[in-house]
Amino acid sequence: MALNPVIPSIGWGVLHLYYRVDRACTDEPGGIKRIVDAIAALEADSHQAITFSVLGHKADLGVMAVGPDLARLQRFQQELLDAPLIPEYSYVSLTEQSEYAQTEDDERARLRADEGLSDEGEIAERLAVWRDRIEHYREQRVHPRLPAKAAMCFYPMSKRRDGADNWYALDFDARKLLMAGHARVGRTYAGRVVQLITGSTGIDDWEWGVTLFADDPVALKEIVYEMRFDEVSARYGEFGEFLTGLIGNPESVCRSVGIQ
Ligand code: 76R
Repeated sequence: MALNPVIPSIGWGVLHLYYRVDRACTDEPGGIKRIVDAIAALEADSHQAITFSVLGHKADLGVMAVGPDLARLQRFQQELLDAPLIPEYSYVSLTEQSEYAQTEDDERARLRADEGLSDEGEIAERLAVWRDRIEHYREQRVHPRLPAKAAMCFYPMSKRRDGADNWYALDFDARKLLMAGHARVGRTYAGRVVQLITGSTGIDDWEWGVTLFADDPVALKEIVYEMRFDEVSARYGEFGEFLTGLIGNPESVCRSVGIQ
């Protein structure tokens, strides 16, 4: 029996699922079909899933599924258990809009201060371009289209709450200023890294899931390295396990891990 739909009022559900291949069953054909069919049915119901082969022995196969209905995601998770897969790790989160998102006033102030603009007409023109870009960017954050990149990494993280380094004891303006520095570093990776930050406070063991996509694995390493020097990560970031995978269509990923 399927559960009734559970639709979050903001954003989509996100499941990161990691499996080991059940070697006792890999001789039986039909494993690929079960996985491919489960993904096709999920996508037909307006959700998305990407599959990846995991590098290293933390898992064999990974699936990231996103979409509006948590009950549909649960059904998908259940269907995958009919394939020769043994669950190894999972992470549950929701897409979200950040409370530190740049506002139009922030951008107006930045155009004046950083770019030295003073002509109101020119500022209005630049703001119109900014509005277009930001609207698309915000939509992608809350209703993401999972990108067709070659590699991805996932890790959970939290903000520290420890003595003098307590993120949650800072006032909003201080946090917003720090996050603006973080975003400045992030923007230098535009085009090289697609990031999806999904919220999991109260839902899973850490506060966010970080999923990074890139064609060049070096970009994954560089962005995480460079962010370690930024105060938001250096002083306030705490990190869980990192899992890295190579993205491919479900059939080739299944074959690459020995499912038939
Ligand atoms: O509003 C926006 O989305 C743009 C500004 C922005 C916010 C608010 C932004 C930009 N991030 C935001 C929030 Mn981010 N981000 C991470 C990591 O490994 C590490 O050290 C950190 C993991 C990466 C790699 C990354 C990349 N970001 C957040 C939050 C929520 C914080 C909160 O609410 O307290 C977390 C946990 C987080 C972590 N970030 C960017 C990037 C990149 C590449 C950008 C630039 C995006 C762009 O403008 O194109």
